[in-house]
Amino acid sequence: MEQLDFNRKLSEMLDRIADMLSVDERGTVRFEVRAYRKAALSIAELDEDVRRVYRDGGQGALMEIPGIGAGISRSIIEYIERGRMRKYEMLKRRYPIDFESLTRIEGLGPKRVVSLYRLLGVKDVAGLRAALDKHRIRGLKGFGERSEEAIGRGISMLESARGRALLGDALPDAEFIVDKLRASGLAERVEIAGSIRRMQETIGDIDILAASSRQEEVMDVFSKLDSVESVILRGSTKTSVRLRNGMNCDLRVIEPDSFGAALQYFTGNKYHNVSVRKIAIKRGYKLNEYGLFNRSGKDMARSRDERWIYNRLGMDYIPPEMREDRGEIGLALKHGISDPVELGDLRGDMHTHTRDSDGMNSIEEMAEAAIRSGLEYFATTNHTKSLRIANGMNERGFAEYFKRVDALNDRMNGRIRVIKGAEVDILKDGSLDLSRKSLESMECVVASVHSSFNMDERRMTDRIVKAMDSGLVHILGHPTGRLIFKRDGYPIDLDRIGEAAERDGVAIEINSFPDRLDLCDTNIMYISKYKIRFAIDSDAHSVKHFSNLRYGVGTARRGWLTKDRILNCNEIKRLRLGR
Ligand code: DGT
Ligand code: CA
Ligand code: CA
Ligand code: ZN
Repeated sequence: MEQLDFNRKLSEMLDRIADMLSVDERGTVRFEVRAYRKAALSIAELDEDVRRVYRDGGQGALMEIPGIGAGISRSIIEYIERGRMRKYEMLKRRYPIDFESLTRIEGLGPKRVVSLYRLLGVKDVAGLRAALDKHRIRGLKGFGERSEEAIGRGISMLESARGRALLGDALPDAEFIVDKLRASGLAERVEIAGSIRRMQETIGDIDILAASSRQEEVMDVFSKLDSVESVILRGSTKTSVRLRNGMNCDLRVIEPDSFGAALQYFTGNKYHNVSVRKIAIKRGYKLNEYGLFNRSGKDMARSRDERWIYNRLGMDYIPPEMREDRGEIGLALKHGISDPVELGDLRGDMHTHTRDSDGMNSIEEMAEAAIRSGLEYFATTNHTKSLRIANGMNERGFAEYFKRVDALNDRMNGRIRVIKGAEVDILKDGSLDLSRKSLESMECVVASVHSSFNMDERRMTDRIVKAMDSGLVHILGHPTGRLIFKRDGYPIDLDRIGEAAERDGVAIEINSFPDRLDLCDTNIMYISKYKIRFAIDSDAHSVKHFSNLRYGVGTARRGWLTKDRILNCNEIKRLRLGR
């Protein structure tokens, strides 16, 4: 994590430069903005410390990183060698604005942020809040009462995020710490607990458990990790630290004989635990974080194993993702828990992008990455023409692109199969953004809403159902359009969507992108009463994003889905992408 902090910081600077440049309307600058954005993304995804790339290979090696040209490579070198970047500083003098926070508000792009600065002197979120409270925004050119309300909602969303992180940000950092603790050789077992283990979409803090009798030594290793910024509380059984990524992390060190009981206790959630403890009491036991005890208080568990505890209480083992007190305990008592889908059950991915629309990589690179992820097939589904910011493709573009996909499939010779498709826009009136003929030529059509979000529930549902009823759609993409911490989904009637999906044989997507996870767990549980299938998709925009599939799988598990409900758990012959 540490060595990549430099990449993160550099990537953020390049992004800010793009923000500030994007205020300039000239065509030549627009080109530059795109170049900086691409470079920012590319640096963020680099596995190696960019300083090392430069040290080992000079400017030439930097320019081999996709998206880094001569000009940007010079800025990067300047930053590596002198810790500063003139271009950034010059722009920052012109715009002393907290772009990073302000542009996180839905509906506020860099241009609008700059107009707010020029017209009202707004520099940060606090200033924006003040201007909003005085109703100074609705009168501005280009803003109205409606955007004032939208900005208000955006600020509230941002505030609700305070102190929480996306699972997709927290889990890799937690795994990094777990790896270090395991590598110390001081602990028999080290596991992630809490909301991360339950794969909850947002995370308050990281909880890690270690089984060891060498408590002080384990705590020493933990407190001195590079990723630790400061120690908040140091004890012999629990240490809490603040990480450089801004999150808090609790480590608990437990005697190996209690590890299963502790893992059960600290995985939670609280309501699940309360219900399990009541069952223990009813059966004459006592359950706490140290073990399962009988009435005489003797440790009867040697509770090393979590599964043993559930079974001893007369219950099926309950996977962590299901421990939300949503009926799983009653089911476990009746021995009705079915194994939820696992990452290894996925054979394909039905929704990915390439650089032919707004992705980072070529179809060849995506195919190699899919193979590395263990997939047997994936659908390439670029955006369609009306989505201009994503460089959407038209009918002719797809026809030409598919010739290249055919050729690639020939070359691949069965190592992977690339399925030809599109992520077609569902337009405002529910029609689709490509001709019938073009869509009929495709093997996998994902249909999604990307525009005109401000519709009431009835009209939005009509719009989506009309698209599903077209007979041209295989999968409904990110069904509610929500972006976690950024915007609520548009309102839809899940019953009507479920009925349409059943009637039309359309699969419902579980989008694995960490800020989407759409449908979410509770909506999955609700809609799964219909006879429908789900597609767990990466929506990959780069080769790195196939690794997000685990978040979609986690969400599906939280929605209690078994693999027979998942379209892309089938081998390709059995996909039955019927029309
Ligand atoms: P978070 O951190 O807000 O995303 O959610 P959790 O679930 O990770 O919550 P956290 O970190 O406060 O505690 C981890 C687990 O420890 C929690 O899921 C259940 C258990 N736990 C913590 N405090 C209590 C408590 O007061 N009572 C009970 N029954 N369990 C607790
Ligand atoms: Ca936690
Ligand atoms: Ca905690
Ligand atoms: Zn989309």
